[in-house]
Amino acid sequence: MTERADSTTASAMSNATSGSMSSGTGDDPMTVRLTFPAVGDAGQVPGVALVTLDRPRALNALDFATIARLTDMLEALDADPDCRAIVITGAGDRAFAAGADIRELAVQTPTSLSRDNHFHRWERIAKIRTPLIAAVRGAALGGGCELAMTCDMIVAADDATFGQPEIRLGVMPGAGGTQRLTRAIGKARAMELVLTGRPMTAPEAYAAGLLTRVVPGAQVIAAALGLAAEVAAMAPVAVRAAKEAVLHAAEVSLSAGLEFERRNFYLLFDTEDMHEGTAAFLEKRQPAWKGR
Ligand code: CO8
Repeated sequence: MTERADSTTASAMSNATSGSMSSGTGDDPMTVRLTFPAVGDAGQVPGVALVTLDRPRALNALDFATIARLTDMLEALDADPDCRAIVITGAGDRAFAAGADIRELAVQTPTSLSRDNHFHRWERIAKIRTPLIAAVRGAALGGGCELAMTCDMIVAADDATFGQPEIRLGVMPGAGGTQRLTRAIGKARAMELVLTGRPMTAPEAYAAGLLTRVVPGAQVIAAALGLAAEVAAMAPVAVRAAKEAVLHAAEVSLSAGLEFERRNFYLLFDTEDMHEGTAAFLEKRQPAWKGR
């Protein structure tokens, strides 16, 4: 299961399975674990990877080393043609991630932040072409909420909480919170959450449009893996092209977005999978995707 050793995922695998290194505090073990293929209730989930943030003593807070490892792991998975969807979750039921590691943040200066530029990794995560699904139990706050929002879909436990509490620390969101939250739920509600730090419950976040699905806590991983499996069963080139086009909607004008969509649509008619998908429909059989 986890120990597959092909060339594209070898580094992610070795990082993930041996996964332990010092955190910013020096005494707190840090891991990001990878299971690929993921294992669900009914066994292995083909094409789906499960990435687990695992720093239970700090509620899976994202120190810089964790973010570096997560980014490297996601990029390795993204380069693996066998990986069709990735679920990111937090170990345990208390937190997806309780934000950036406040102990580590507390000693930063403008110079250290700018020199080390750890935040650029967020852009690298946003560039992952494989669909990303956040499976959230407990707190997704600050950088944890920003990580979930950088994913393409969020499946949440009914007792999960989402928010940007940075203002309560005397700072503000720094990894996309002001932008992605506003685009997801609108200015009026985002402004309140960013300026007061109040967390949202999962039902509130779902009603506001932030979440894809809300399920009982014990079912979060299964629901996220099920959703990922559905995506992983689709034609891979079309999935990436469609994800790219949906993300474009947040970046460009309607006319530019429509133009982009149309171009991707036309390009897909050059894929074997397009011919297979249409033929399978007409022949009343399941398609067998080739990923090209
Ligand atoms: N960083 C470091 N440690 C944390 C963090 C954190 N973000 N959150 C919790 N912990 C630690 C606590 O210090 C505590 O450790 P200890 O047992 O050693 O005292 C342990 O986790 C358990 O926490 P609590 O006792 O507080 O648990 P509760 O169940 O009472 O409360 C909460 C859970 C509500 C999640 C609470 O822990 C909390 O409010 N945490 C902080 C949330 C927060 O403010 N997050 C924003 C951080 S700033 C940020 O994310 C900026 C992002 C910028 C981008 C990042 C790019 C790298």
